[in-house]
Formats: sequence, C-alpha cells, structure tokens
Amino acid sequence: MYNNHYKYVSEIINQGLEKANLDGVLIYSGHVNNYFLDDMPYAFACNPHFKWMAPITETPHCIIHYKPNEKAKLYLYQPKDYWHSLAKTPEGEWAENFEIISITCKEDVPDFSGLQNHAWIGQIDSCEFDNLKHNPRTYMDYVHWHRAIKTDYEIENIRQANVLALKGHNAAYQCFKKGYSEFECHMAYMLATKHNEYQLPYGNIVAQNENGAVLHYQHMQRFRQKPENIKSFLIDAGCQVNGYASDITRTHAYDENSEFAKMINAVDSMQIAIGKKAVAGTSYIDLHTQAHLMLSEILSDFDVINCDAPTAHDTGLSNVFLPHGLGHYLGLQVHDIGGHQSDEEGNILSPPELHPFLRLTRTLEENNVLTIEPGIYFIDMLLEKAKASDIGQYINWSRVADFKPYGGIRIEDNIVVKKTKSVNLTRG
Ligand SMILES: [Mn+2]
Repeated sequence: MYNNHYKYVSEIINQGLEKANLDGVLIYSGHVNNYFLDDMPYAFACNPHFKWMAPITETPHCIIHYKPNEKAKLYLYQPKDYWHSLAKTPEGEWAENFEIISITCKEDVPDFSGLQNHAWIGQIDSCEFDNLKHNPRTYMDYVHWHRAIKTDYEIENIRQANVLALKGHNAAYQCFKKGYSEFECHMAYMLATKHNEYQLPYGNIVAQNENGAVLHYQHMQRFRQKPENIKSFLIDAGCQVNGYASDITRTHAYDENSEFAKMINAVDSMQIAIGKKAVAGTSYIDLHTQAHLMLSEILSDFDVINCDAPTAHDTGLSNVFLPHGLGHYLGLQVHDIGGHQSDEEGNILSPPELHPFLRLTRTLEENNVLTIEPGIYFIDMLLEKAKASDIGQYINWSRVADFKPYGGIRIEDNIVVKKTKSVNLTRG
C-alpha cells in the first residue's frame, strides 16, 4: 500500500515542481524552539509535507532531498549525544524508496548552496541557504489541493487511528459511568490508546455537564461530581497512526431515560444521515446548510425553538445552538490544509457570511477524508446575545433552562467520500 502511495505522492510533487518551474525540493521535518528564557522545548510536530512522504513523525532536523526520476535522499538526524535515545534507522518496504543518510550534527548537512531551482519546504528559520525558494506558493497550493485526495495507505492509517481512538472512547465512557472525574476519564483514554499527550493529534476535550458547552474546553476537573449531579459527558479525542489522525466526538447522558438522552439519539441519527450524503460532487457548504436545517427540526421537536427550520436557519437562530462548522478535512493534520481552496492554483472559496467558521467549502471528491460533527450547545454567551435581539422571540427559555445543565451535544465521525456512497471509518 505504501509503495502505491509513494507513487501518487511523487506524481503530485513532480507536477507541483513543473508548475513552479523547480528542479527539486528539500523537505524539512522541522525542529522545536524553547520556551522563553528556558531550555525546555515545545512539543515537536512534524511538517506534514515530510510525513506525507516518510512515516517518521517524531524526529526533528531530518531532510528529504527529492528530484524527479532520482531516488530521494533522506537525511536522518541521529545526533551522537547521550541525553536522548537515537532515532532508529528505518527498515522495511517504505524505506526502500529512499537512500538513507545518517547525519549526526549540523556539519553533516550537505552544502545545498549550489542547488539550482530548488525549494525548501518547512520552517524557514533553520534554512541557511539563500538560493532556495522558501515554501513557494505555486508549489504549495498545488500540493495542498491534491493532498486532499487520500491514497489507500492514508485511509488505512486513518482507519487504524479510528480503531485505536474508539478503544479510548470506550474506556473513558466506562469511567464516566462509574462517576469518575474528567481527569480520570482522560487518563483512562490515554492508557487505553497508549498515547502520550504529545502524540495526540490535538488536546483531548473531556467535559462533563455544563463544560460540554465550551467548544474547546481545555481543563480537566480533578474532582468527582456528586452522583446526583452527574448529567452528561462529551469527549472529543483522537489518535495518530503513522502521522495520520482520527478525530472523534461522542456525547453520553448519565440518565439514559432523560430528555437529553433522547436529544443525543436524535442528533446521532441525523449525524449518520448527513454522513451518508458526503459523496463525490456534493458541496460541503450545502451539507453544512442541510445540517443546520436538520438540527433546527430537532430543536423544534424538543420545543427549544418555536419556528420552522428555514426561519431558524435564515435568521441565524440555528447558529446560536451550532456556532461551528459541520466539519473539516482530516489526515496528516487534524484540520488538514486546503479546505478553502477552490482550485489547484490556490484561489479561495470563503465560507458563507452566515457561517464564517466553516473550515471546508470545497466540492467533495472521491477519497477525500473529512469529519461530520454536528452539535447542539447551550452556550450562555450566545443565548444572552440572542435574548437581547429579535431572534430571542423564537426561543423557549424554559426549555433552554432544562437543557443548560447538560452543556451540549457533539457527535463526530470520520468519513471517506466515495463516488456513490460514503464510508464511515468510525462506525465501520
Ligand atoms: Mn473535528
């Protein structure tokens, strides 16, 4: 699978080079900078262009030198120091596509100053060669556009990242049912997935009760709720396999017979239905709009709003309850790049005015991988604003008061777009 992937990657890079009138590229894995006044570094995150080619995800200071019709050279950073353990020299199928050259220090990096018509792809503060074009736009736009089409190898990695994350989700949910704290649920997730914090594709969101209404809730309460106060659990957490991410959200009610549990089921069914619509040729903006209409139906069925779905959408009322986009591309980055491009030249299709946070505006193509993550939240800040405006009249405030202690609902799966039907990697 990897070899076919490498073939696709090479073709895209070759065409990108041709478009940008370049003879070759140096792709840099990246490095870490230290905190201000400190000798401790930030966590390392590998350049996606680098790990797209080679599944080395935790080694800084590596460089791939790629030229069409030549075997690529991979300069692997293996410093001779006794502070850290060395990156292992890779073996196996994928490594055979590269000539692997060990570099132990800065002086080992070849002198690239004589290279003509080459680009440097990656962080530029470590590139000492003036002759290299830094991240040239034409090349980057071309690659980013085509990187949205995933190979079988990439889809398989994302599938495995789903399988692993679901183990964590299950472990965290079991803890929630026992009344454990947010922090304990988070730790159960980490243990089940065998991930370190720095290996997560993004910081876990582990929220109970009202905290579920904070979209990127970043704390994890250390205390356990009193049993009579436990209401809901929202967990948004993924994993990485070979540098590819999963991004999954589940919401649970503590009382399975509550109105909130019924609302979760309604959002769940709607989420599955909208996921099935992610087929080639569909505009993601349209899907987002359909999701707003379907969620507005649910809000109306549960008596939270008292107008019809088109009114809820057109007046911006549905944005009060769903203030984020339906989803985004997923792959080497949790929010994979290129979602706003309208073509390979890098023209931009901005999100509609009513939905500025939509990260994906493209028309879907076969083998795009994306998330579908509708939600309903009860967010004080937005509700107060709505109350003070015209749309406040459409909201049944007593129902809002009923649901507010539960925070919110988000259900998120990872979907592969196919010609006539989509494949759900999270529920497979
Ligand atoms: Mn997401």
